[in-house]
Amino acid sequence: MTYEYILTETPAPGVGLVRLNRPQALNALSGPLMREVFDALEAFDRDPEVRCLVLTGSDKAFAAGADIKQMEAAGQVEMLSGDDFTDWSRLSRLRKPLIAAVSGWALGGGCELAMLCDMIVASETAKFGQPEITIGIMPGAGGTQRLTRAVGKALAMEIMLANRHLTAQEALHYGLVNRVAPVDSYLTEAIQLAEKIAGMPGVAAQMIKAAVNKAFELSLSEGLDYEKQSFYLLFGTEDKAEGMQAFVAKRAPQWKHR
Ligand code: DAK
Repeated sequence: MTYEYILTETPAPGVGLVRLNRPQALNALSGPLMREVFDALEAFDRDPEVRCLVLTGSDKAFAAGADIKQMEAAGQVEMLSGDDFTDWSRLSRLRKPLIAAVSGWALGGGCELAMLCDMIVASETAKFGQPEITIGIMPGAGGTQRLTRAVGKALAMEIMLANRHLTAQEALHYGLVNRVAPVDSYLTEAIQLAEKIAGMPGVAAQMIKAAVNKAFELSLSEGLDYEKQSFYLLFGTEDKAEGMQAFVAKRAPQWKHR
């Protein structure tokens, strides 16, 4: 499939990469661009040769938010009934681990898009913010919830009410990102992390992702129950048998990802 606003590649074994490619608008997240992102990530999610996904933008901008020029003409009805703003939940349904490689601006929907990923590798120039209030609206794709959980109430309020930006180092300090790397190597580091994850048994990786995300949805006892059921299910996989046999035989495991 050919895309207009994104590029796709498989830069390392088991890794599917999607790059936002609308540089003239700092990767503003228009409806057509987001549809391509969802389609490409879902295609990698279905591809048995791919076990970890990476989403990135350019060195200058991961994404400067939803497309303000598209939203300017929209009223309540268009926003409520159009696909463009309801579909973002498709990202939460991806089963394979998804890493955001973020450099430059990650504002508004760009910050929310990064936070929808499972991990974030940031470049030293990454700047995270939720500036929606400066155009008369508020975060609508998870900012008030995910950012607050990541950095705490007081700082989240300041970011959203006073348009404070977080630097990459601040984001690292608060646990919003996994690591910070120089601009010329952040994407390589993200791909290397993805390759490492892609080299793990795939079914276990998917179940770990699902269980960790449940920690944000369920009570502790419900989450522990969910974890236990998933744990037992993995004892039915070929990779469990292989992993334990390989350990005992002191050899490297050969994963089948089933
Ligand atoms: N939309 C459209 N165009 C944008 C844009 C955006 N968000 N951000 C930048 N651009 C365009 C600029 O208009 C300019 O285009 P031309 O004038 O050259 O045609 C070009 O990109 C370069 O931008 P600048 O000239 O402004 O570049 P600077 O380096 O001077 O400034 C900046 C960079 C990132 C500080 C600035 O561009 C900026 O403030 N951008 C807007 C940031 C912003 O307010 N973002 C939040 C948008 S609201 C939802 C899903 C998503 C959302 C909500 C709900 N649902 C699923 C329900 C998300 C909402 C938002 O993100």
